[in-house]
Amino acid sequence: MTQDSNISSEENNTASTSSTEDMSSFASGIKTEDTETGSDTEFVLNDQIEERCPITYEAHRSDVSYGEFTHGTYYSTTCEMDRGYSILLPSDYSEDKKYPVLYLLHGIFGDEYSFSGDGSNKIKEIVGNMAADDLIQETIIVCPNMYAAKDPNQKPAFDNESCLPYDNFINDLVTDLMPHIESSYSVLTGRENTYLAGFSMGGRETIYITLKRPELFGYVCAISSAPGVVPTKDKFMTHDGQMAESEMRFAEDAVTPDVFIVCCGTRDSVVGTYPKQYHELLEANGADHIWYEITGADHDNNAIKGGLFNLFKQIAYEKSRN
Ligand code: FER
Repeated sequence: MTQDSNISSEENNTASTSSTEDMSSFASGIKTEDTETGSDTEFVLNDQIEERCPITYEAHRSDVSYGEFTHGTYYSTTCEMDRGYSILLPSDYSEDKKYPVLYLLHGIFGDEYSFSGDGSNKIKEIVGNMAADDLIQETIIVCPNMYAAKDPNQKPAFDNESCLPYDNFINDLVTDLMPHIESSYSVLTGRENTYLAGFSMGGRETIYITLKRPELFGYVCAISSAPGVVPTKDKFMTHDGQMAESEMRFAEDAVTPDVFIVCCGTRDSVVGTYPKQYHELLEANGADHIWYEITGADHDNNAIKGGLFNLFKQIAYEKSRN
C-alpha cells in the first residue's frame, strides 16, 4: 500500500528539527499532548492500515486491567556484562498460560526505560484494549536497552563508531536476550509468536534485524526509521551504511515475516523521508512490506501509537483467518 508524500527527497537533508538538547525526543519521540489524538471512526477488523490509532484502542478503559512495566536483567555474552530490560506483562500473567512476545526498540540516546517511562505512547492501553476485545492474545512487550556496547564507557553520538553498538544489538538480541526471555517467562516461541518493532534508531535496527534474520519474526513494524541502513549524509552525520542499497532485500528462499510494516509521519522533522526511501528500496529489491504515511505526524507518539496499533491489527487479522 503506497501513499505519496509531498516532501521531496532533498528535504531529507534540510528538515528542521526540534531542540537536540532534549534527548528524550530522540529516544521515544517528540512529546505530544497526553490527549487522545487517534481517529474516532468505527473499528472493523480487516487488512486495512489506519493512519492513526482509533481512540477506542488508545483510551484508558475503566473495565480493563492493564499490565505494568517491571525491570529485569540478563547476562549478555555479546557485551560481557549484565544488561537491563523493561517488560510489560499482562495484568493476569500466569505461568499456566503462554504468551506471544513483542520486542520493542527505542530511539537514539534511549534505554530500556524510554518507552516504559512515557505514558503518552499508550503502549499499555493499546495492547491491553486489543486483548480485552479478543482481537489479539495477551502479549508480553519487552523493551531492551539497544546500545549493545562491550565498553561501559562508550556512549551514543552522531558518528559511525558511536553507532556501532546499535548495529551490534542483533547479536545481543538473538544470542542473549531472546533465550533469556524464553527461559524466564511463560512465552510462546517461534516466528508466529515473536514480533519486532522499533522507533527511529530502533526502526533502523528493526529493518536491519528483519533483513538479516527474517525467519525469527512473524510480524514486524519499523516506525519513523533513522537513516544509516544504507550510506547517506543527513544533517546529523555521514552514514557508512549497514549495507548497500542493492542489499536491502531478503536472501533468496528466506522465510520472511507474514507482515513487515514500514511507516512514518509526513512531517517528521528528524528522519525526514528516509523511511520512504527504505520503502522504495525494499520495493525495488522485491522485499514484501506494507508502507504507509501518517498525515501530519512528526517524529512523535502519533507515529508510534499508530504503528503499534497497525502491527497488532495485522496480527489480529492474520490470526482471525487461521
Ligand atoms: C540520524 C538521524 C536520526 C541518526 C539517528 C537518528 C545515527 C535517530 C533519531 C532517533 O532515534 O530519534 O542521522 O544517525
